[in-house]
Amino acid sequence: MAGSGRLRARFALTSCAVALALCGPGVALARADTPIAEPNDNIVQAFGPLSPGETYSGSLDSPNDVDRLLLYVNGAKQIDIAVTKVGAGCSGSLDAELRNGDGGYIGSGSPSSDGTAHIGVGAPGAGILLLTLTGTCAGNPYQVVAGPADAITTVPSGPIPRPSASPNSTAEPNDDVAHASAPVAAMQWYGGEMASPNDVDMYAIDVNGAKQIDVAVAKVGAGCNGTVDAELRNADGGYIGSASPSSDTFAQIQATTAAAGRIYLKVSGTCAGNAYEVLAGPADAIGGNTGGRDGPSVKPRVFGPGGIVVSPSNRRCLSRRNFRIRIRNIHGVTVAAAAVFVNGRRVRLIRGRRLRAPVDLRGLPKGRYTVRIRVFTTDGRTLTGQRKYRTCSPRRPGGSPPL
Ligand SMILES: [Ca+2]
Ligand SMILES: [Ca+2]
Repeated sequence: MAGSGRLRARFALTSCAVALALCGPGVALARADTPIAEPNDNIVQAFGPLSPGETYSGSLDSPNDVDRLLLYVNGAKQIDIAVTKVGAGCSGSLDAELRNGDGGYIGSGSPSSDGTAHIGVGAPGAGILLLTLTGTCAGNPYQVVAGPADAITTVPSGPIPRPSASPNSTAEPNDDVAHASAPVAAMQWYGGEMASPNDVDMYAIDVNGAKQIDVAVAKVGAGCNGTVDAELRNADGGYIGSASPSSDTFAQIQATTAAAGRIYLKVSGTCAGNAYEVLAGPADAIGGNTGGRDGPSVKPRVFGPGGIVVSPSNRRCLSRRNFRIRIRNIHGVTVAAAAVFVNGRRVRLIRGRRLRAPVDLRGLPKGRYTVRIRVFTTDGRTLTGQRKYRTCSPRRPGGSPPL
């Protein structure tokens, strides 16, 4: 009988250990911790967003395990992240580091066994925070509590959404402007991988006006080295900006565009096997009306204001029958070659920093002359245009009606 009493007592103790809620000394134990699920090692797997005030429990399960937790902060607020190392575990401490989504260091702590480290800092502004927990051995349990409730939110905040575990996919070949991935939709993550050391991935981005743009590039996982390189350029090759995000952070290229048009994001690296994601925003700047229809399907203007050809107006007759036209790159058009004809006769082009064509109407009878131009672009298009000029004698300046 005494034996069965001991058994009952042992059973009661065991159920007490299992059901902390019923037997624990305080109210704090009434609510079970929320387990931190694996996989959570990289930026797209990050566990979260964490709710303020809630206790999350996890464990560093192997010497190489990384636990990444995602939080949203809703402004430039003071925050407190409490990290507790639970029990003796496999080593005397573990490391916790808090960074912005873009990799900017915010704070860190290294709690000892059964101790709590507080990362109490001012967050720089609304957006994503990533808390990374690491150790050096297999088996270190921990708990995390983030607050306060007026700063930590589960509602997405900041200009850049969290990198996606299932981004839009892109296909090779996409190594140059002519093969760039179709224009990206605003505020959506697109995923790719640097498949070889020489791989280049090119993305077309249509900006719909003179706008502030924000292009984010995330490096997903440790990959084959620490960074990928991203560069944003105009269609004519003009540099806009660049960034090199480190593993499991995103970097932003912020710029103001001069006008509507297509720009290109080039992602490159130096080794085989770096996964990344790209996103273009904000929503009111990307896609939609790019000053016509979409990118190359828009016929760029050849003559006239903003056109490829810079030439005298034909609204008045030309008393000087000797002039020069220039052929220039415009937004979305890079000129590879051109041919200029006056009344069907080909004019010799002068190469320099820009293509120029001297048009000499001297010695020709008075009348109307057609200047016709064919432009071949670097992305394989042929653009044509023509303009009629009228010659006249200086005795009747401005006497002719506009053509
Ligand atoms: Ca992990
Ligand atoms: Ca490629």
